[in-house]
Amino acid sequence: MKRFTSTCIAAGLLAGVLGTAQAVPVTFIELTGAVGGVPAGTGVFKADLSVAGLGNMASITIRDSNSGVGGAGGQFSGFDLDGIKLSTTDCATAACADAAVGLSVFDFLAGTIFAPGAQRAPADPKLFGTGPGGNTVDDAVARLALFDGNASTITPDGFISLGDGGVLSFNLTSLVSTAGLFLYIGEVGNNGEVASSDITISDNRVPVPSTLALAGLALVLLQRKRAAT
Ligand SMILES: [Ca+2]
Ligand SMILES: [Ca+2]
Ligand SMILES: [Ca+2]
Repeated sequence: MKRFTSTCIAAGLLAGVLGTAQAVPVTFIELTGAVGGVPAGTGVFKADLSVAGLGNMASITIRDSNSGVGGAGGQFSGFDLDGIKLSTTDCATAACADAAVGLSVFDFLAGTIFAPGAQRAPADPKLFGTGPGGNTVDDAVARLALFDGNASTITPDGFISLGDGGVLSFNLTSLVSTAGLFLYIGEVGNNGEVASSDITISDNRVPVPSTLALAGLALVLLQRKRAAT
């Protein structure tokens, strides 16, 4: 019984981490107008998730297009994410998306997994809006619940720069039906940096690095157990 239980736990953990992820790309359209702080200029993009072919989603992953063009270099390289929102309100303008009521399913403190992209020269110690190691979100700076980014290299505020090819995932706090749901993201400056063709939604949570390590350990233990019997 003990062996059965430990095997089940290991297998279950592996299935949860490595299992049947269904990730689908989504298509964005740019809304009219802009929002943001000073000097404003955050462009807002909308995706209709009800046509994405995924019933329920557990996570959203945003990837910088890695085109290496647009915007500024150094700590501001890549897509500058001002805010992200899920809402049942269908907006045509950036102002509407800014004002729309969003679902409370994001955890910007513990529910983000960030793999920073490359900086264009001259490089800074870390990308803007990231934590001390440069590989986490500093939401005290980014404030991803708000489209409030200052599109300035002198007084920047309110966003995180992903870097060229950077990847930022959001594990939602609960499964969310995509029926009638819209995803809004803001790009500070709206200056040619895009992620629109590289965003996926998934019915699996994105494993954090420590979870992957735990899954690897579970696999090793499972194999040893099998080898010993
Ligand atoms: Ca940028
Ligand atoms: Ca913000
Ligand atoms: Ca930008």
